Amino acid sequence: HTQGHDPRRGVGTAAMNRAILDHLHFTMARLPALASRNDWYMALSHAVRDRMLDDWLASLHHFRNKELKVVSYLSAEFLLGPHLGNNLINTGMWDAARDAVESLGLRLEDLLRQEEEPGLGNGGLGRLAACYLDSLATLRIPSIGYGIRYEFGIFDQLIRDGWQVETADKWLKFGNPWEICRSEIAYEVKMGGHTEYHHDADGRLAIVWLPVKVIKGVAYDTPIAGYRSRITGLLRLWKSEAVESFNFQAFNAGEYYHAVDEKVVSESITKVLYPNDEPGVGKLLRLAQQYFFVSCSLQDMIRVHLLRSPRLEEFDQTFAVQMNDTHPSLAVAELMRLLVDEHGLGWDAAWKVTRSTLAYTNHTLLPEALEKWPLQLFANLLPRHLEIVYEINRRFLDEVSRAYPGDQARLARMSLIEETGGKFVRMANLASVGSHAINGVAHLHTELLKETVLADFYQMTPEKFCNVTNGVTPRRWVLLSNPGLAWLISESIGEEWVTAPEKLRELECFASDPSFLSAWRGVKDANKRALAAAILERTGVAVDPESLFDIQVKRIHEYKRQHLNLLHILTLYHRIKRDPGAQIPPRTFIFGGKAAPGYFMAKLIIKLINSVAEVVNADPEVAGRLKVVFFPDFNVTNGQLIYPAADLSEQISTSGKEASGTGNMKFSLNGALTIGTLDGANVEIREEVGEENFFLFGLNATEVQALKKSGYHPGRFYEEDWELREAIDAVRSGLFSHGDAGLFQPLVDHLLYDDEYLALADYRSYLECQERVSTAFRQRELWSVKSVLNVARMGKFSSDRSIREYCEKIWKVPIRPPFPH
Ligand code: 26M
Repeated sequence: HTQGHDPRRGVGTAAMNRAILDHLHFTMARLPALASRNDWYMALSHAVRDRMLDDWLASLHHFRNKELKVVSYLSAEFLLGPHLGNNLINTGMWDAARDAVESLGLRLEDLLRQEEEPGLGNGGLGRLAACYLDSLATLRIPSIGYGIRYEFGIFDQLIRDGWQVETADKWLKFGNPWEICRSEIAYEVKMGGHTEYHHDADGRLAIVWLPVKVIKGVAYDTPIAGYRSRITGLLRLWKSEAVESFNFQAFNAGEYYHAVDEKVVSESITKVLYPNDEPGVGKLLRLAQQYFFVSCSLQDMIRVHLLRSPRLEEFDQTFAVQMNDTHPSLAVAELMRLLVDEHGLGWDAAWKVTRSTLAYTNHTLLPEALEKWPLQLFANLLPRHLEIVYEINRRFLDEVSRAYPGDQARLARMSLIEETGGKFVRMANLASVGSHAINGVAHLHTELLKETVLADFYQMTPEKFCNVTNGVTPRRWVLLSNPGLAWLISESIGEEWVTAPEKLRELECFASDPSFLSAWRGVKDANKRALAAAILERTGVAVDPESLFDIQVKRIHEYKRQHLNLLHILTLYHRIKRDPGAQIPPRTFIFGGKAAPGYFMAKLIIKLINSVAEVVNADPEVAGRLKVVFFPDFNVTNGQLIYPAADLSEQISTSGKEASGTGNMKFSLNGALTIGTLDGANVEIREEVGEENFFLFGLNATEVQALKKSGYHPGRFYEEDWELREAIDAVRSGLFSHGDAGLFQPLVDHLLYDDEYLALADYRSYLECQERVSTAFRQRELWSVKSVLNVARMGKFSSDRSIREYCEKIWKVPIRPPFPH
């Protein structure tokens, strides 16, 4: 199909040039002379999309093959980031597109910047799902990502007077050229009401759910190009709409406006993405969102299965369904309902197929983050599902009591229903009981899961548990975001590393080649200059690209300890003021990240970062030595600029709290060295890159537990360490709040009297470690060697490796050899 003369298929520069003009005319209806940058972006994107369709349609057709099992990745979040650049890289059309765009007097760079990224996720969990789609397509594994087409993704962050201000993410406002609305792929989703039991003609019991509301879910499909794999995967996101025929009565009664109200409520289901770390907000709507997308997705899978085989007992041979955290865990009850109530399977057959189809990934150990729904809320929205949950629970608790006779406490802990102080449905328990596999996302995380939150489940069914350490895609996170580094690597060891990152090890022998090291430094320096320019443009702060770029970008959360980073900055500030001759290499501290809108302490941390920045950056006594910057609106687009420019990656969460982290991988894969605790995947990164190439500090998870158990008194650390006291007192004094000593009081009090995340306990160790960083950075040659060795040894953290492990351990899907290029 790739005839050069076909305006929708030719991939040469001339063909692309014609295709862009063609779309400008026929799709955008614009004359070149009057076209806006967005018109050109749209025209180019349509031209690129056209060229993805042959592979996409062939892939979707191929997935119908009865012999293949399809991976279905259920996730409430997909944090994709911009499509255009990634699609150009993965399809190999970059050069042709760039040349075609230039032949039209434009710059590809400018058109790439025009795209509003689909920010349909909060952070790590959503971005992981996006990396996994890239790897699934690259590894030619038949797969569908199912999720929600939020009209508004994660809010845009503005900084006003140092505070975070949220604005709506209107990502669809100029149209989305990457999605295709499949109006005919739509399902009805029931909500509310009650259930009734009837006996049908044969005397069989039939259960009828009479809802108060029916909503329609419409499929919007986006192609996901694999890297040069000729396979294009599918992301299917559901949008809620009013059911046409519903409430027809209202029209007859002339209650037109009432009927329109109804439509507004139906469409509100997929309006907005909720922040994951804001307990209590949007409860009912969130549960409705979760049920809505799970129901649409399972109905869709059943439809596809029935095209292959009438036997729903064999559903697990058509699909392997992965639940990304507990957000899709209603799938357990919904699949049972569809099989039993709608398709007439017996309970036991339905349960067998449900369990062997579903698997559950846990992404957090934080107890407050484990989802549980108030029973009444659940009952009101999903009356039939509550009955199903009760029946699953009854049978499950029978098993538990047979395995542990008389152990009432265990029964209470393992029950799907929490009954101590208010009743709740426990979604992690539901997901665990309804799955054949349960995995954590880093070795340490999985071990802690087995010892803590899911200990009872581990003891009863240890064979269900396994670890799959997270990974990130080297296509977006190196090739696309750091072309200079990618080019240097490929020049040295060839291009195979892109899909075979273990090949990066061949870089090790270049670590002793001075000319290679200086080229390596050159790439980093250019990336730092690019980031410095963006910082100047967006914050007005001029930073020195020669200084050490010390970066912490991630969601703002106390467990991630951005405030520990601040305590280090304050101490350096005081040291330089006290001793202007102090040997401290110039540093630029860069922060970025969003705080959940209702998370007061996180927002106060942002304010403190900006307040410290204001004072430090204006102080002539530290000029040229310390700079502090808060880079607003950290998202995938900005991440692509930031990760490649880092010298030092801050991964400083309290040990045992960060399930894995994935930013840690992006930094190291781009040649940053890490300062970090033994937490999440840091442990494995350190093992891979070598302890001499990783700056380790702080208590480990066991020591954290022990300290908490023995009674932790943060005030003692404050009393006994005068530099810590000096840093905290400065915050307390009003120095950073124009004399308003009360502004940061809640933060200071939290640290002194509670300090749940042990920032004060780790302060001294962190400071000493930062001194080792400073010493190492002065020996630039040695630093560069460590940087090269980091990249050379990071192959394990490609999401391709993670996906192969899911295939083997959980999905039982065959792995094919790399696509021959
Ligand atoms: C909820 C309420 C209050 C405070 C926190 C939460 C909360 C925290 C984390 C809710 C959900 C959370 O987890 C979801 C998540 O994004 N987890 C991240 O998943 C990534 C991919 O596996 C990991 O790399 C991150 O370590 C993990 O935090």
